[in-house]
Amino acid sequence: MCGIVGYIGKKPAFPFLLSGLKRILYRGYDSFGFGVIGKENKLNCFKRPGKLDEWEQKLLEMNFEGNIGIAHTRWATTGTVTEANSHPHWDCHRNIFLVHNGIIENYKELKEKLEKEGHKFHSECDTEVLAHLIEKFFKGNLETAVRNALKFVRGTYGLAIIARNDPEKIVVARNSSPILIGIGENEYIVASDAAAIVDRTKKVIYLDDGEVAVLTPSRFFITDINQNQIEKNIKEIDWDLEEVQKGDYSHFMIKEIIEEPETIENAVRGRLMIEEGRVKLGGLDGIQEKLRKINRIILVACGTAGYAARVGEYMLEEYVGIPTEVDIASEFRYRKPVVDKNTAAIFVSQSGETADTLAALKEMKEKGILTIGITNVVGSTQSRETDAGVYTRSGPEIAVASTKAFLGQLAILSMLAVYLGRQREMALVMGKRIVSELTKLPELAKETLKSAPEIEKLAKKYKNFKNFWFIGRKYNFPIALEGALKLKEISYLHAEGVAGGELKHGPIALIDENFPTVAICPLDSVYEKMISNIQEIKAREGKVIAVATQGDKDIKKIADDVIYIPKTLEMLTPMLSVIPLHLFAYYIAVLLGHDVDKPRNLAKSCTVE
Ligand code: UD2
Ligand code: GLU
Ligand code: MG
Repeated sequence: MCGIVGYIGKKPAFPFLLSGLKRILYRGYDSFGFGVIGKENKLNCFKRPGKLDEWEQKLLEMNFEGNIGIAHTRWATTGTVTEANSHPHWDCHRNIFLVHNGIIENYKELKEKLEKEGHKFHSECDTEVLAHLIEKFFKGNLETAVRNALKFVRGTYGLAIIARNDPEKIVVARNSSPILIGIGENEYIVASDAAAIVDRTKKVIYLDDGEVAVLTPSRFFITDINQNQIEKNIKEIDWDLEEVQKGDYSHFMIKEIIEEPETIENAVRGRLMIEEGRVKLGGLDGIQEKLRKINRIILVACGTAGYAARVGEYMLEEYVGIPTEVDIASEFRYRKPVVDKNTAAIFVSQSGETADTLAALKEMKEKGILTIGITNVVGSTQSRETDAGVYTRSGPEIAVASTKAFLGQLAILSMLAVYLGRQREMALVMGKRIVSELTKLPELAKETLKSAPEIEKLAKKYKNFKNFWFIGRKYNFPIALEGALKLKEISYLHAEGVAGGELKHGPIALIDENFPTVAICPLDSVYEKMISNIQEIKAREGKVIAVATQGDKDIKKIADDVIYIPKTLEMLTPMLSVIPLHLFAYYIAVLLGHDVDKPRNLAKSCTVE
């Protein structure tokens, strides 16, 4: 999820590693590490949790010798943020050293097997299993060992690997996690992100999935995992350093919105069992029997996570049949919650450090209730304090206004509905339908993003309005709340979300030609009701931007503007309908000249009450 840099050539490796890593810190990280092969093939290694700049002076004083090295910034997915869990990882004999981006899905099975064979592990990190697995196959040639080991690995990886006993090379491999090779004069720089190398060379080779590259100071070659030679073209990077500080993007927020499809994919990866119409949530294995007995669910969260929870309520009530309610953490902690031993409380927080949510969690633990976390940050307080939970694996989210993490939370909640539903009355066919639709969702989300240029045009058209309604019903009512919140947070315009049916109970009084409405009205069970609401607004001269399902031509006749999203199951629609709303808020804020990534008065994670 984070960063890799590697260097092999005639010059000292460390300055390349350090400057490369510094240019990709923008992606966010929780730990860093360096490994350089020095004199007599000794390996100099330094890794720590925390910020690189705090250690930079010490690192420079350490005077790392050697012309071959690897470096990493970690964003923990497996195992908490500790020195032992940071990269590089190594094997029993400190021969193989490697850095890894991604997640090894079958690391538990592999680890158990390797431990039985006598391998001694020193961390909880999934990555370590790769070092031992490569060790198992190592007979003097690193790339052969890597290829043989990777045949047993399931999961995602970008990898850079060195070995003291085969020291004149770096082996690089890729599966679903980017890695490229920068080609210099008698030197190669490996990186997970072009930003790390562009000031050194503009010539690159992008590895594709299933490819293994071998780099020596004088040459390189690429094969597949079965050692078939692969010819690759060298590409020219045509951008300059300033442009790539945030990758290709002008703000973190747009980068993170564009990562929304990938976020869904990471959340569901390895967790869907289509044939069985089930999901595998390893984090809930230990409380499986307890979950069978629960008859009430309370979801507790704040802000955007609270809106994900509200979508969750609709999902859980419809597909699990358990009475569910959502509470804002700051309210929940101070009111008298009525719970009994069969209630489960689910806490949703990106950071896992949201003070109000943690306080509510403490209250529930006091009452002896089963507590479950949906959390992005591994090892965060919420993940430690809950009885069990599920990580969203959304990767670091840097923009203060949350976007992709929301998609991760929705994906987990939809899988939770299948998990609990299948424990109860949900039929196999229904399980299959949801699970197979979830596999398609990342693609549909990508398709949704294609309307970005149209949304940018709409932002130009609407940016001078001062007030907006966002309306939706059922699954898309919380999305109306989220769309309004996002606009408020970064554009400082006044926006309110309201349930379509509530309009006539008050809000409609405000509607006139200066108060536009964003109406989320996909073709679902409440479509007609939404159309009636849109008509009520049009009758009062309100402008309407509709978010509608592809193929719905009628909507064009009543709405002023239409943004189309692909069709999916009603319960999953929020993961598509929210994307245009995130884009809309983003483009308006940019046009108004605001500091999109750091909006005034807001903090990324509210760790105080
Ligand atoms: C774990 C590994 C994953 C993969 C898989 C293989 C971790 C973090 N994940 O994923 O990388 O190798 O096993 O089977 O090591 N938890 C809480 N509260 C929270 C969130 C999580 O208690 O808010 C617990 C959860 O109950 C579990 C652990 O943290 O014990 C890991 O959760 P997960 O969702 O990553 O679990 P899983 O099995 O998918
Ligand atoms: N799964 C690995 C870990 O938890 C790699 C994380 C990353 O991509 O930064 O250390
Ligand atoms: Mg309810």
